[in-house]
Amino acid sequence: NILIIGACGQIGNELTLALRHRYGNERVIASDIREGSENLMDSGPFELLDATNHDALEEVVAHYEIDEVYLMAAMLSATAEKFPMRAWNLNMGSLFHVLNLAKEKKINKVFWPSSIAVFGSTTQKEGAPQSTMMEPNTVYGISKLAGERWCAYYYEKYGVDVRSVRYPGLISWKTLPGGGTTDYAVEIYHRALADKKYTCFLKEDTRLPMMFMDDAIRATMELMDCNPKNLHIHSSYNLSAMSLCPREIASNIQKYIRDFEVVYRPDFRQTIADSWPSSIDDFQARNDWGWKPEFDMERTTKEMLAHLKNPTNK
Ligand code: VAH
Repeated sequence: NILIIGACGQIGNELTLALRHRYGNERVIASDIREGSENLMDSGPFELLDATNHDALEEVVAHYEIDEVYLMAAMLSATAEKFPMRAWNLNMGSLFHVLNLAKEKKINKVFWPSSIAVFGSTTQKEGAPQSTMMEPNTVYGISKLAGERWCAYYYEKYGVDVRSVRYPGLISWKTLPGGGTTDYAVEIYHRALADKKYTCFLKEDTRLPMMFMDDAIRATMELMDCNPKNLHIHSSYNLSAMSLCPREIASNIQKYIRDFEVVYRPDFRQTIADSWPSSIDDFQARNDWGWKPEFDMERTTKEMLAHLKNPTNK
């Protein structure tokens, strides 16, 4: 059976629904520190679980005969700057608990998300390579870089089958993101529909790697399905789809909502965004498991406006 930790989060919610659709509701156990959307709660087993509580996690793994864990719980970049030690403890403590369960053969496969936040301002801005200079100066980026190194260590030393991708900023409509620097790319669609005005917390020309959630979920499942002998990266795979800035998204929305206005008021998140690359080279993912994105900005905007206007299955 499969356990999703952090199932109420922006990725966790959609990953849970996609895995339930694929493997059957009863085989995919959702867990989080708090209850989630009706769709999530009504479609299969749910456990309240603090990802930093080793014994509680071990109990859920044993009770539900879990053999695969998707660890999606983390404190994201903006919030982590406000609570550095809480972020470090959550992001790292939960990872060690899951890696050690795998080392003890209590589970046999792990997915753990990394992020483009592992790159820093000394990384090349365009086409950040799979293996390169990585000097993140955010708590979140430091925790993700350290986490990647531990994943590679547990693979090399203990043969743990842990797989990971460096997600770009994710654009989705089912679940709001929480505390990220790329959250503007979700908020902007909500505000465009709600009152045709948005105050963006990043400068209009802040270009960042972005991806529509359907692509991110598919990439995750493709990586987890892949024959392990094809996988050459055991830290975390670069993953790329689009490279967008607020001004581009705003003008794309204005094609559908003519009088939509955006004002730009950069805040502390601008410094975080400026430390990240504008685009990513994901050659290794394309080479190892045939990764190919399907959503560009046009298609993303159409999906977002259509679903946010008439939320079918929230
Ligand atoms: C954040 N959405 O903004 C996350 C992500 C690349 C950004 O890691 O913190």
